[in-house]
This record gives sequence, structure tokens and C-alpha cells, in this order.
Amino acid sequence: MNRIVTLDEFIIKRQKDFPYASGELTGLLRDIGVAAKIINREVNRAGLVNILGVEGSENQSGDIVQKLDIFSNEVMIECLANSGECCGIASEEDESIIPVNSIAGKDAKYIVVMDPLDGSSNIDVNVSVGTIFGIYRRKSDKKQLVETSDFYQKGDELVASGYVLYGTSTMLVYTTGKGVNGFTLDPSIGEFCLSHRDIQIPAKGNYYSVNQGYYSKFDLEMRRYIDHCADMNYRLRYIGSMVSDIHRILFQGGIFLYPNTRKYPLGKLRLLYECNPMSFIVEQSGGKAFNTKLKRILDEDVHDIHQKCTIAIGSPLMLDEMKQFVEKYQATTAQ
Ligand code: AHM
Ligand code: MG
Repeated sequence: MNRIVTLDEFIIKRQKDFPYASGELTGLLRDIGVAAKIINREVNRAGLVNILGVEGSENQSGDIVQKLDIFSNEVMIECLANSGECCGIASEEDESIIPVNSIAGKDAKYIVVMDPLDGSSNIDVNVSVGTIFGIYRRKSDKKQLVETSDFYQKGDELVASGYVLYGTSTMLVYTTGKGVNGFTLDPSIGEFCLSHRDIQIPAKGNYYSVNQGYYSKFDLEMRRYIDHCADMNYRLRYIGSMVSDIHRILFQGGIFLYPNTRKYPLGKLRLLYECNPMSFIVEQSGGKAFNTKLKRILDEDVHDIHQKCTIAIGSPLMLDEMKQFVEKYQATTAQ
């Protein structure tokens, strides 16, 4: 029988990959794993207890009802704030950053960005959702409270990123810049167990993932590329939950697109909480991630924590193919 490797064990073993590591990142990743288990429990119970209602209403037992995205935000914040390794949080659910006071006089050096429950339109209909996180080193003086400008770092400066997919099984996938590994939650022992070692995205795949309903609102080059995907008989899959859609592509190959539309001239997805962490993972697995102007996502400047960004992400050969369409048709429209 193969010996089971738990997430905690794996993270500790990997600490030696970082010559001067002091265990702080290790501790932080483990705490995120704990938060993921708590969120997973509630996501699974959601069909049984009435926590899907409107935030602030009362359920039958008289408890105040919280929506799952608000609940997940609070769980993540609580776990991070109590970890002792995190000095600040930026969440898609909160307008401003959340500075974290030092615990027992220890000055933590990491900041965390997160989308605590992505794909919220799927929550009420029992379709997969996810948690996305990214970890950076703070830039400002460790003795002071963290500042918003600490979060204005390019994706290239990420120390680690990951996601949790609450699907048919629950998986945590993360990278610290040395490959990507995936862990599946075994509910019988309550542990994330190493199930997918050193994940490599296929160079090419058969899937394209885009909200085809916005087709007429996309720029010409994007419409031509989407036509090409259909002509090639690539299979269209769109869950409307970025984590789930990219997870499929990570394992089976393909391309995920969220281009600009008239409604969303800068795209809809958030650079800090969604695009950067997912791009770090996909690049680490051998894939590529650009915006629709063909700039590498991880090179994007950050000037607002809730900044939006267009995205094309996935298998490297498919990104190259998309690039050719954009170059060709942008040149046509520029004439
Ligand atoms: P959310 O953070 O409010 O849940 O929105 C992000 C989600 C992504 O998971 C998904 O890819 C996208 O929104 C779907 O948007 P649309 O319904 O416009 O296609
Ligand atoms: Mg989101």
C-alpha cells in the first residue's frame, strides 16, 4: 500500500527547498488548509441547513443566517489573523485592507490576498465553487501596521498561491514557485492527502472556456479566435466558477478566457484575488497567462486592490494560437 502523505507533512518537507526558511510560510499554508476544511464543511452542509438565505435573516433555530461567501471570508480572516504569520489581508469581500496586529510581539512578514468563495452565483444551486489565495512578503517596515501600498505588488512577486475547489471531492492545489501539487481531502480522516504530484498542464487541449453569451460584445480578434475554437471542434465548457473552469484546464488542457466586454471594459475578474494567483499556478505547471492585450498577467502593475483585468490562461500552445489571432485582427482593426 502506498503511504499517505498529508498536506501538513508535505509542506514541512518542502520547507527545506528554501535555504533560509524559518517555517513562517509553512505555518501560514497550514493555517489556510485548516480554513479550507472549515469552509468545506459548511459548503457541504449548505444543502442541509438553511445558510443559503439572505445575509442577516434568521434561520429556523434562531441563528443569524450568513451567506456562505461572507462566512468563508470570516473563517479565512480568523485563521489568518490568528496564525501569527500574517500581517495584513486584502479580500475581494472587503473594500479596504485588513491590517493584523502582531501576536506575542512577533512581527509577521507575509500578506495574503484572497477570494474566499469564488463563483458565488453557483452557491445556491449546488455547483462547484472555490477559494483562491496569494501570499506576498510585505514591503514596509515590519514594526508598523501594514499599508495598502504593500499590496501593490506584481504577481511576479508572489511567494505562494493556491486554490481550493469544493467539487465532487475537495482539492487544494498550491505552488511556492517550485512546481504545483494537488491534495484531495479525505473526509474519513479529515486530511488533505497528496493526490497529484508535480502537476503539468497539457501543452494543448480540447477545451475552451468562455462566456459565449457575451460573444457579440467581445472585440473582433476575440470573436475570430472563438470562431476558430468552434471550427476546430474544441469542446466548450463554462461553469461560471473560475476555479472549476481552470482546474479542468490544468488537468486536461485548454484555454480559459474572460475578455473585455462593453459592460466590463477592463474585464470582470480581479487581478489580485483571481488572476494573479491562478496565473502563478498555471505558469508553474508549464502554462501561460496573458491579458487580452497579450501582456503577461504576472507583469501587470497593481495600483488598486480591487483592480480588474482581462485574462486568457491555459495550455501554452493554445495561448500561442490565441496570440496569433489577436496580432492578426488587431492589425486589421488598426488600419
Ligand atoms: P465572483 O468573484 O463574484 O464569484 O465572480 C467571479 C466569477 C468567476 O469565478 C467566473 O469565472 C466569472 O465570475 C463568471 O462571470 P460571468 O457570469 O460574467 O461569466
Ligand atoms: Mg471571485
